[in-house]
Amino acid sequence: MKKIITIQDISCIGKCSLTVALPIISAAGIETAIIPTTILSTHTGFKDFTFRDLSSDIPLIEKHWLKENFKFAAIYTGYLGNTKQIELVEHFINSFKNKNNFVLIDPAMADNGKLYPGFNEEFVLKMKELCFMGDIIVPNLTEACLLLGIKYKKDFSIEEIKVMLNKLSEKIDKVVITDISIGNKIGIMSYDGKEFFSYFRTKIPAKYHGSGDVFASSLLGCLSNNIDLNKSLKIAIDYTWECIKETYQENKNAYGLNFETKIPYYINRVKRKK
Ligand code: PXL
Repeated sequence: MKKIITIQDISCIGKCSLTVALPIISAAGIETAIIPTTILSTHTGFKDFTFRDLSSDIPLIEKHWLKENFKFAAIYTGYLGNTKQIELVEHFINSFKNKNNFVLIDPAMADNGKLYPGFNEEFVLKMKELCFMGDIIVPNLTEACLLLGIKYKKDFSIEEIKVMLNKLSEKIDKVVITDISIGNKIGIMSYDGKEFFSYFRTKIPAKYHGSGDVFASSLLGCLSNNIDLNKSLKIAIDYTWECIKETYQENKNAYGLNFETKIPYYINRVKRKK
């Protein structure tokens, strides 16, 4: 059985990061090892959340796993709480990256043109350094702007996004920018050094925390099943879109996606590999 490792926080309530990655990647039939980097009472969309930094455990876990000679088919990182954690994750990747696995970095640090609480310019630079260790990165449009040092706006043209993808792919094999709005459509555009790919669905007029995590986790589940990148992107977008639709119909103001009831849909798509 394939095993991947995902390194991100546990938001005890909030439906993001590990509480999303574990069930979704497991549903794809992939053993999901975890390193929780921080325990928060909720995601940072709530006020007064608690924040327990588990950084000091990361090198100890790494050392133990090296001794056990564990191998991972993929390394997937998401939200990291501070620059120290990014450094520790870089060290972990250097220890466990090999020629048979791949590294997926979701530089989860911002949305809607704004950094998440607690992050600053120094954090962005460090996250950029981590992205350069990735084989594939999946920033949303805000994060892509931060990585490139350009001003965020909602309505970049397709041509402008292609320039951004080109620039990011100078240092990274595969780049996927999410949360791109074109008219009444929303979706992703990607570049693998050879071809651009895009996939859009009709926009649902709501945004939910953790949508990027549902997307990245379902993408990783597909890629780990040897589904090619473009098909994986389609499945991940369709699944995320189904979750957003379900959530919107149920509670427009939900704090996270209803990703659970659509898991059978996702499994079905993974099984069909399309
Ligand atoms: O979904 C990204 C994410 C992950 N973890 C925490 C967050 C967020 C987004 O806000 O706050 C703690």
